[in-house]
Amino acid sequence: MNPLRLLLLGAPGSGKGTQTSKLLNQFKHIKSVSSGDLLRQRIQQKTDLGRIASEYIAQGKLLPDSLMNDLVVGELSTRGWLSADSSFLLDGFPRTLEQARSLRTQLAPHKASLNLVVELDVPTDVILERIENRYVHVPSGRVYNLTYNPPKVSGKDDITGEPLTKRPDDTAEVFGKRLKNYAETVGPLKHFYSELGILKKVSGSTSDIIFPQLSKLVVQKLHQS
Ligand code: G5P
Ligand code: MG
Repeated sequence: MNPLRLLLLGAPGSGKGTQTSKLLNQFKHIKSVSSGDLLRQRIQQKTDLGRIASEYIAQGKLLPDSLMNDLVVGELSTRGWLSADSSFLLDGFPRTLEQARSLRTQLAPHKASLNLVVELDVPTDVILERIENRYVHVPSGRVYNLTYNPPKVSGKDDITGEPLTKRPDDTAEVFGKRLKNYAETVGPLKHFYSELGILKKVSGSTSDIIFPQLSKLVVQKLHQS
């Protein structure tokens, strides 16, 4: 089996976190890192980076590229994933051309470059409906929706029983800014990965329609000769 080093690309609310959970459930050897989850954990832990992140996130702005590169590559290194045979999934990073270039430069010496990038293509009106009902468990990054995947006990995480919270950047105003940021940055990013021949796209208005398409791409990559 080949290693899989996958980036999920997609607008805020397109279901990156949701698809990540589904993939980890199906492919037990794959692990994941979400840049947004890392930042929210730093905010909860009240670290220096957490203080910086909360200001950017509250305004719907992207954090500086160098900071994000250090954070995510540092995490990959700490977890021991910088090797040619490791498989991992990235959610939310890279999300600018600069981040993509820098990550590629840093992964290349370890022969651990990304080998699949999948864009989740979900209509914007569908996304807007979902966000009002989103609740998250910050320590794990588990995400719920009151209609699509509600918690078993209202307001509590299914696994730990800890309280769920609303994300401060899920207000209509901030969410609108995040969607705009995505629209502005995704073009060059897609061009970069398309030139490398590793960009794919899956479309649909529900995660259950998207997942089988995504899973098929993953299986193809794992078994490609
Ligand atoms: P994040 O945390 O990376 P975004 O904006 O990229 O945030 P987000 O909002 O986390 O993405 P998602 O993960 O794509 O969205 O979507 P999701 O949470 O899985 O699904 C959304 C909701 O829909 C959930 O409630 C889910 O249950 C529900 N849902 C899923 N499928 C369905 C369905 O089929 N039907 C229904 N009804 N519901 C469904 O980044 C946050 C901030 O951190 C900073 C930035 O400030 C950013 O704004 N940041 C970075 N800054 C710079 N560079 C980076 N690389 C950065 N990464 C993070
Ligand atoms: Mg997410």
